[in-house]
Amino acid sequence: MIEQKMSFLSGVVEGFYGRPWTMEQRRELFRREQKWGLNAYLYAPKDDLKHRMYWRDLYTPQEAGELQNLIASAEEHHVEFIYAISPGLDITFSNPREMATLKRKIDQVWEFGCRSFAVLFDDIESEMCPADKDAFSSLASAQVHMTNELYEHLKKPKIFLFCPTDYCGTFCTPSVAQSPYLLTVGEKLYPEIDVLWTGPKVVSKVISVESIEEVTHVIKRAPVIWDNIHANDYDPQRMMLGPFKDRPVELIPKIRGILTNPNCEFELNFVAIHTLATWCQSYCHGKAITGGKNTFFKDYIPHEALQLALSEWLVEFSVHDPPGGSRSLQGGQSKREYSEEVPMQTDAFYVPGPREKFLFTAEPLTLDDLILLSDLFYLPYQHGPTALNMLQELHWLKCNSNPMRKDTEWCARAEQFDKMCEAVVQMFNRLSNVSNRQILYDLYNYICDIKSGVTMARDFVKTIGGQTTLSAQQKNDDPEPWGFRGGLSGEFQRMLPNHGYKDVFYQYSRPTAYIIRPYTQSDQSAVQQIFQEVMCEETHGFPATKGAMLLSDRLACGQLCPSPNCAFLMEDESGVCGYALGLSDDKSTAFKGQYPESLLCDNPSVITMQILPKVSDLSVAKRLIECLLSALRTTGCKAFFCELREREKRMLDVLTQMGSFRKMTMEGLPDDLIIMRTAEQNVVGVGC
Ligand code: 14T
Repeated sequence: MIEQKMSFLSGVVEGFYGRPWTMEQRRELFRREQKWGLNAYLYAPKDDLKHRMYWRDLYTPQEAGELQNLIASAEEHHVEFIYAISPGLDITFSNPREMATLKRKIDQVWEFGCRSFAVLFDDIESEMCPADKDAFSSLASAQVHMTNELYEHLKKPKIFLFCPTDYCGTFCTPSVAQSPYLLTVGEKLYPEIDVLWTGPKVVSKVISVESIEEVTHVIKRAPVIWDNIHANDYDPQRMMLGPFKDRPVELIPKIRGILTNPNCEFELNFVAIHTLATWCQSYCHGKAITGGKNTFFKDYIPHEALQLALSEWLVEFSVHDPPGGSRSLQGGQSKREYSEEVPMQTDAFYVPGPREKFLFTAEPLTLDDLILLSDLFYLPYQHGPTALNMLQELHWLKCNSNPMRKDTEWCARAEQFDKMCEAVVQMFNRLSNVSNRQILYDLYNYICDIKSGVTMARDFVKTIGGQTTLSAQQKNDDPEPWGFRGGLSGEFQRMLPNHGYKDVFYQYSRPTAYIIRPYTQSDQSAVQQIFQEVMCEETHGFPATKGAMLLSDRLACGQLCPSPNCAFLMEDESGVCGYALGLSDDKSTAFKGQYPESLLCDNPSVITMQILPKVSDLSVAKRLIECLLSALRTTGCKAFFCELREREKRMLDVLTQMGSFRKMTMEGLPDDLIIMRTAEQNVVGVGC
């Protein structure tokens, strides 16, 4: 039992920034860990002053008592309590008094009964002070020297962890494999000391077996994963309620352990920890079932692990007076008093008369509510299915909101969208009435936020659908504060392109210069290459729509030549990256047979364009099209149309944003083909 416990560490690291958990919450954590088969807890709250900022200070007698109790309760639940210290903010490695101070502090925690320790050097300056530069060849060797000495001082504890400053792939220069920092750790850190690693990134989307093999090779030991997949300390609008995922179970035999650093709010971590436990068991189970050494895994299916976690979590919501009080009580009230104080009706037997209002009744929370909640607050890089669907539907409703064509499809989808919004509001209402107020309070900010976001989207759809006359409040140009959410930070975000950090860096850190130039015959193969690349990316490959070759395909493949002076290319520093081709020849029989008269009235010119996926700035694509349109106009063309496959989202966006193109509906077209055309007076309404 002991041996197994030591062989694979699994559990939780309280390692986030912000309000640390209470002792009661930690005790509740140990109960859950034991119940779910997890075995370790790393104590590393960034804002416990004596863990990091004032790491030299000893705990007061009262704090000592509390920690001692906590350590004892971890032991009762067979959870390994690992005390971490983070001296990196201001330690001078070369000063012997600093080492003595560190030992004294750790000795104090040893006295509390703790036998496992960690030294963390994450999120600190990587520049050494002059005194240390004289004494050590590098930061890594200073840290390793100190860590090794502490390890020996403690008589080589069974569990001793080290968190490097370069604790993930992106922090390593020039790369994981060639990081001088990690190579020093690998060479000099005693082999019995384990190394923490967050994966390719601080918050890793995926942790692959290969990436772990790579770091293992450099640090010369299997790492303990510190997983930030469920951490939410970096964004006050997010909580992570999705399942542990994108870490293959094949990792388990390749790592020394895994600790999740989850949401700051204790009660929001049921799913995070439960699904991690399921993941860990998928390995052990395989072994237990066959008894053999060669068979390993039971399938881990994130979606199923989530369902299991949510159905157990649902039970927690109806707990009135939760055992152990992970839900810490205020003002020294006893649990009993607390429970008696919950909803007090002044007249418990009030029965409304026939013409009076119904009594308010709280509907119970359902599993579907929790599935929806988890979908709305899923994972750092992924929304849950319903959230994704809502976003897609809102996008579609917005893009197809031409007042001329509120057809039955638009109305049906708007109604469906409204229903999804209503489900969110109902979920909010049912959550507000749960007995377990501690869970509710931890959820509160997030569910208010999503309710308000969804309500705004819902009102917007109603407005564009012409269903509502705006209220005085909506028309007011001096709205309530919830009409301009997010405070100053929100204002900053709205000023940035696309409201986001990613796009700012992606588009603007290395400004790309684009050239738009006329197409010549010798550019044909470049055009064809772009066409093929985009088709592979966006439509998952050629063949053309429902087997039919479009005019656009023929133009791009060279079967049809664009009209003279009616074709343009876009280039960046590495060559051609986009094209726009036009066919002004309205007498061409090529498309007469293929499309109905309703499209061809006005003899519209066909245009086609593509840009490589690497071109993220869609305004350049707009420019390219504008060049083509004005060239076509000089040849006398007045109307234009364009064939797009449904999956060509980017071109669809560009044309939609240009404002002059409208989607046409026509009988007999393949259902994944979209025709956009400019609206001339005599075509408005055709097929719309
Ligand atoms: F110790 C490390 F493994 C680690 O993950 N450190 C912190 C951790 O305390 C925090 O909870 C987590 C998630 O925000 O990420 C690390 O902190 C960072 C690091 C960054 F580079 C937070 C923001 C950053 F930009």
